[in-house]
Amino acid sequence: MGIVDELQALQSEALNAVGAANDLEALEAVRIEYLGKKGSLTRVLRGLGSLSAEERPAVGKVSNEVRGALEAGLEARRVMLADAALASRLVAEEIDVTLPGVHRYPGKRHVINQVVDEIVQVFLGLGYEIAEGPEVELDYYNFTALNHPPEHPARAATDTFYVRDLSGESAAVEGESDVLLRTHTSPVQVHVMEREQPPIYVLAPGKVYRRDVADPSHLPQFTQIEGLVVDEGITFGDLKGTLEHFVRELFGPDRRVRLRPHFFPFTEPSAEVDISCGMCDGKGCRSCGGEGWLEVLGSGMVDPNVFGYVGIDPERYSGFAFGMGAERIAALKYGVPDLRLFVDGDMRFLRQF
Ligand code: 2NM
Repeated sequence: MGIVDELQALQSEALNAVGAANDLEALEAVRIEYLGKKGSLTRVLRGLGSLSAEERPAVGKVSNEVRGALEAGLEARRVMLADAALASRLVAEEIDVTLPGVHRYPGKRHVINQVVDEIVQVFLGLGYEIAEGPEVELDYYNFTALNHPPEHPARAATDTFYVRDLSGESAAVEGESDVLLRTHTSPVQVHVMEREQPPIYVLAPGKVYRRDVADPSHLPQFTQIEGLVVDEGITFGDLKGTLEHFVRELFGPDRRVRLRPHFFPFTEPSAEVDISCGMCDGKGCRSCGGEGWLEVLGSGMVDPNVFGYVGIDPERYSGFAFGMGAERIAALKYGVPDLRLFVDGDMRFLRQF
């Protein structure tokens, strides 16, 4: 057999081997077998040197063709096997990510603090300052200076948490001490009025305490926000306009405001403030108990007796004050049926806000 025939036989044998290689390792073995340093084709090509000058060009041409065909065949097979290897790896390593993941919730402000912030922003916009004070107070600041007579029922130990029991030694009412957990944030405003002369425009948000059993509409600890304005020429009209502005900022521009006569020890006259029901616009529905109106605030003109306690001249100055419970406002705003939900700490509820 001539060398050309030998080369062509080698080519078809090698290409068969390439076609039979079923993975990249087997294919590499085929490459080494034919094209490696000691490979069959390499050995034939080395033998070219011993050919005569006439034979060499023709044989050289064929051997180049065989090498080219073999390299092309190897490369085509390599690409095919590499694609197949990748495809089978993708199938083998497939991960099912279609199951629901574990959702981790970011922290957020408590809904009551969000509502307090919102209310604070409305009054900061009107030029009010924020005032804070102690949660443990003297009965003088919580009751006496706020024009509560000594026998006022709110002073009873059944309504107010007293901190020290002095067996009536220094207390205004026998059986109660003179130190208590504040029942409203008004004592903060008494401190402000003692300290500063008008004009006074303050908002006092904070925790307050009452000896109530928790039920859908009462909490023994809740968040109150009270406002106080004292200036020359302040009228009931200023109170009404302020509260209308506040209600529309917080609940939306379509709400109407209604004032009903009421009694508070520290204001005269006093009024309870209702807003038109957002569900029925005042017509009466299940959401407002058929009333058409929802109670949101207490308010009134500061009683001159209060000015007497703090040293503000009631002939020169007048003022208005108002107070609301943040939990109640939040319940109305979001349609929450039970105030206890705000303090139970159930994240499934709290996360909604
Ligand atoms: C209310 C209702 C009416 C009030 C009165 C005062 C102060 F300090 F001027 F006497 N502060 N807050 C007030 C008046 C609070 O809450 C229902």
